[in-house]
Amino acid sequence: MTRPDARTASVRRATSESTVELDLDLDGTGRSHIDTSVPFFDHMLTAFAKHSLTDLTVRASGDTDIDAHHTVEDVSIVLGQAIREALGDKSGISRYGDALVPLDEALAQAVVDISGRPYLVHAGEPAGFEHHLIGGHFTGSLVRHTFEAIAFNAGLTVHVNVLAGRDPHHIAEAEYKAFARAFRQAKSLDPLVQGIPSTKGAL
Ligand SMILES: [Mn+2]
Repeated sequence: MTRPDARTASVRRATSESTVELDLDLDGTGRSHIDTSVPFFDHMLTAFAKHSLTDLTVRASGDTDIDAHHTVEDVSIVLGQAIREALGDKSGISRYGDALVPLDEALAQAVVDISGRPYLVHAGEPAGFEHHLIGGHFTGSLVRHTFEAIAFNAGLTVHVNVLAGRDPHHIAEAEYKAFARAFRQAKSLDPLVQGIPSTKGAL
């Protein structure tokens, strides 16, 4: 049964490049069923769900015979759209979140403001990271691209800084986990917040 105030969304998107079906519950426990046909991205979305306490189901297919790019981009767009829809009018949320997450030698910082104003500031990946093929199929440049798509479609201000790291898999994973932890805090319901946490009265 659907909760009356459920912060959930289901988004379907089909183009000539991909088909994406995504269901999300912001007040979940981090359970996920992810099959985007891009294995490393499945690994990252599973980590995002787990560490943001978002229940997430994603089924996607696309022209990965050309490149994983379109499918990864389109799943990220749909994830952003679903987040925006599930947040509703943003009453009672903490709004801001920040996190510092290590993965062995890698260290990433993320700050999220559920602002309604899309903005991404992304820095610190080591030179050449964007050209690395993680797992042989996931281009390092896609990490920033996914944060752009999520931030712009969800209406989030997102800062991600890589503070340390050598292994591309570790760096990418630390970035997604830091984003997840910051988002978890920002979307959380704060019992002290009355209504929408903005002096403008809208986010
Ligand atoms: Mn890993």
